[in-house]
Amino acid sequence: MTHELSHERFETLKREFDAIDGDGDGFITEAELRSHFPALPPEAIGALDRDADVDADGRFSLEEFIRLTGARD
Ligand SMILES: [Ca+2]
Ligand SMILES: [Ca+2]
Repeated sequence: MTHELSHERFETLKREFDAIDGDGDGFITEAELRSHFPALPPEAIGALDRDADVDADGRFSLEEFIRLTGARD
């Protein structure tokens, strides 16, 4: 289920996702998040995990990433 998102916005988020997804496996792990945002405190990453990891598999899919970041418009 995706909420309304412009194509342009989707492409932007997808590029952002791919940039963070260092090994390109289609999922963002906590380690990838940390290496992409070295300044991010562990608490922030922990909060991200709880809020955004909808299926609780310990990593972010593109859908979860878009739900998290795309909802902030
Ligand atoms: Ca990855
Ligand atoms: Ca997940």
